[in-house]
Amino acid sequence: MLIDSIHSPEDLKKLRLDELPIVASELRKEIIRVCSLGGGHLASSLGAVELITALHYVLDSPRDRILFDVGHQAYAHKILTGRKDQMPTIRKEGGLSGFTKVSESPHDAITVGHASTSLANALGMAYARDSLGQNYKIVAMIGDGSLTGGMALAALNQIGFTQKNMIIILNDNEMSISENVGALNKFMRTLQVQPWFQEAEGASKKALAQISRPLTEILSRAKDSARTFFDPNSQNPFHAMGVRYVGPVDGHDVQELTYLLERLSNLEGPTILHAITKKGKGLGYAEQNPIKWHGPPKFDVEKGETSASSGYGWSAAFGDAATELAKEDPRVFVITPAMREGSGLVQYSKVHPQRYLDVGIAEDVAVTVGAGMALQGMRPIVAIYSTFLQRGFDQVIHDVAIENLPVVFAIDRAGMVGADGSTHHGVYDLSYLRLIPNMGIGIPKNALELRGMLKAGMKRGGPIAIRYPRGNTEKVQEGVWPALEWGKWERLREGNEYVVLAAGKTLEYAVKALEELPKDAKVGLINARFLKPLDLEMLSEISKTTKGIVTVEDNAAAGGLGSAILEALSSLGSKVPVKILGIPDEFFEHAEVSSIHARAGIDATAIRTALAEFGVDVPISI
Ligand code: HTL
Ligand code: MG
Repeated sequence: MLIDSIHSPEDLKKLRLDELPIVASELRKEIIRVCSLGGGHLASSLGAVELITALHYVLDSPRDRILFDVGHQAYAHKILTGRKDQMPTIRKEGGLSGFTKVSESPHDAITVGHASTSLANALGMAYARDSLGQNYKIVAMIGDGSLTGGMALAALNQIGFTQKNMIIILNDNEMSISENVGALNKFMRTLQVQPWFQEAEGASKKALAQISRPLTEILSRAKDSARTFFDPNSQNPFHAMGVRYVGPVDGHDVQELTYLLERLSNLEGPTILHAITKKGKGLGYAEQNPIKWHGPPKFDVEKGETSASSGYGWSAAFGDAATELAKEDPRVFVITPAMREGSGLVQYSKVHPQRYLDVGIAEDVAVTVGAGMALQGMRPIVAIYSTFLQRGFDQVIHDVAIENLPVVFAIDRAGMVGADGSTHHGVYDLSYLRLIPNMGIGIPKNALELRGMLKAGMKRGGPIAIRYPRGNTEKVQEGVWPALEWGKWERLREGNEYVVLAAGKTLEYAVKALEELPKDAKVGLINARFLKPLDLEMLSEISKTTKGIVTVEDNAAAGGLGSAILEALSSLGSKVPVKILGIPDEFFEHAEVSSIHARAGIDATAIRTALAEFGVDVPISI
């Protein structure tokens, strides 16, 4: 294989132009092989193979900076930059990251995982380059989905204004994880059906032979952009923002892309190259169902079958509950920032299409749209991953909480998420939500409790957050809604000499840790399922007689459950010693969740160790 001899972009440049399609097809095979072994972002990476090959053929990385938005489409980039042999380790403990990561390779220009950051980073780099009097090229590649994010649009606004030299490659496959949304996306579709585009597409192969002519044409069109800057009649929003627009071009014609990039990279000012690609390109079943193959687990390449996921997921538990709630209550409306599948909303979106909204990759917008709905009498549920709600923090305070609006936050993937790594772990939400007045926070132990909390939260009013982890729970029958009082804990094991307080995922660990304790051991276990408000009645009762409390949470120890308990005990004037088991003050890379929990010291072994330190006679090993 040609790619066996490519250990850096320098090696790629030694190949002839007509060998690049072969490289692309080999890269594809390798990406399919690697993803089939251990899962990964297959369809996105397959779609970007030619763009990445052309970029590395033309540019001089790492001197020139190539920025990948999200970084999930960059597998070909990893292979071409000397990481081919490590690819089977991707997303595994100690292995390559599934995204680009500055500390992993000098060729990875940014550390990323969340969408829409590439353009602002590129602008910052352009300022750094120009301030330091340096001269290199900056190329940001962004998907059509990621361009729906406010960060990307606001950066574009600034890039067009400041006219910094850079190329933006819009890798447009008409898909986010699900179908892409938004007016820009709609506009980009209209470009492809314009007669001049279709003609140009047909002519482009012929024109390649005499590249200078059509390129001059393209550029003269582009030059118009300078004139149409601020022209209210401009049809092209990129032109209107001051960014030279070239395209749409075929994002799978690696030779044409090479020609274009060579010429565009020497232009003054910002240029956007709009490349049309196919998500899942080259793998029939992935092309046909890019949603399923966006990020599959390991699979059988021949059969196109993933290893069947078993069990009932937390996401499904939420989706089912929301579907039922919306049937009962016409005010219920579910909002997702581009995570229909991941948040368990496929069924909901079909049953209640009129009360379902995908706002694109715009978490800030999702939160504030919820606020607007609540102000006008609706009962919105913002279904959002813990890690992505970080993007909506100010909106939760400013737009929702100050006026105590009844917005429910259904927070999925709370806690460690595993293979996606440090950018995606949802281990801060308890801390950043607990500090917000009016907020209610629940941590259910199973689907039944999730339903109880949804109902109790709706009844309570005001903003509430219900957080649950990645993984499975027990299925609940339709129509079952347990009564639950918001703010009341549950005692699961009697005993008050020492008491363990845990909730959600860590409650499972606590149950396990206490399983083999002698019956007469006076160690109690509390399901501390409400973090806000705490069950102060129960806590104060416990504090009167207990000799020590252990708190366990899959959240940063700073500011989470343990902190809340300490604060409450301090207000009660209690001097009960507390051992806080939570995520320590460091970032954890990708690995199995259980492995991270062990290293972070929040699993069953850690709980036993803490009890043993208190003097409880308990075997440490599980
Ligand atoms: N919200 C934010 C802020 N960041 C991320 N990464 C997500 C949600 C989740 N997410 C992805 S990949 C992706 C989303 C929504 C779709 C991106 O679409 P795009 O790329 O068109 O940019 P494509 O897949 O090639 O079509 C991940 O978490 C990996
Ligand atoms: Mg896309």
